[in-house]
Amino acid sequence: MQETMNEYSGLVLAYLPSDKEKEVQIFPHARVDGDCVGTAVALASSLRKLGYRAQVILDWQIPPRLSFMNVPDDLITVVTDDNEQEIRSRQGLAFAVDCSEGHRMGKAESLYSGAEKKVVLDHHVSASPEAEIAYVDGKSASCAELMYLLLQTWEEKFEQKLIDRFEADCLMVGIQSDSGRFSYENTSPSTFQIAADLMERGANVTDNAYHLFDETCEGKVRLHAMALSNMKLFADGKIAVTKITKQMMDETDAPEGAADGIVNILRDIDTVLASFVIRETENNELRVNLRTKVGFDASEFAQKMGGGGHHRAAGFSGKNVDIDTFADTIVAEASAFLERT
Ligand SMILES: [Mn+2]
Repeated sequence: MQETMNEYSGLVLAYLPSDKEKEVQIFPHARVDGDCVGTAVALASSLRKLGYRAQVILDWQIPPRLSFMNVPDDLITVVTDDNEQEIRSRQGLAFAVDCSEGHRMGKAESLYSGAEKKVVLDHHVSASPEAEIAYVDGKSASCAELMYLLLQTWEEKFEQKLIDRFEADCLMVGIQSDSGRFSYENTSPSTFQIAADLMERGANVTDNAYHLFDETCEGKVRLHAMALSNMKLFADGKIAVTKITKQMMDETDAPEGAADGIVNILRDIDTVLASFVIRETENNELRVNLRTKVGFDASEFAQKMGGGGHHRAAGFSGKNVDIDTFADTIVAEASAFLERT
């Protein structure tokens, strides 16, 4: 049975490295987003205030679209073939945030999975935690909300402020990202209560919203135009699909992450219950983003396809298959899924 946040908080504290030379290493998922970065960074920074060594271990650099978060370099270590052993030697505890399993961490997987002591904090309904101590709340809109609750218990226990302006802003980025600026179904009264306190502590909602949702560039606008005009509808308009090839990325000179948001536009078509954006990646994989409305469980469908996520937003990948064939498979599977549910 899942313990309460208070119990979890105590268990985590007791599990932190007693040898203060050892490091708490915090692992977000690969293909980072505002929630996993915000949560990880707020934890690392708070642990340092409590006198622990803490580092966020990333599979790749923080992408330019999140550079507005101004995460200090010394909080982050990016895993390479050269430094993996050295990172392992500093390890006192591995702490997964916004994901529950090593295989979600890209190149950081073996550093997490091989750790002696593991803790998870997550809000993915499809999670099956790979850790001795785990707190997973699938109802929480963001992992940042859970991190806020955890840090609040520590603030009370140590009578020390941990969430200052920087940490508050990081957590707010997580909440705004994963709640779709307080508009997705997962947004709860608690989301607003936490956000209100973070705002009082100095979080900047307006700048975050611009950088997370509105800021764009020419290449991205051109890519969106192309992807939207190629969109196809199936199953009486209930399923929308578009493909983004590497050639389209090149032609439009679209930056990394430029395809973000297209899947939401397709979902918002009045007849659509499930939208899919299928994208060719640099390493010749296919990456599928899925958004749905009530009547189509994105998490269940994505798991069926070997991926995972939330009820309304999920993803999965395709390997060794061309994009057209994979699109046909997805349409057939999604149509059958609709018939059944
Ligand atoms: Mn999240």
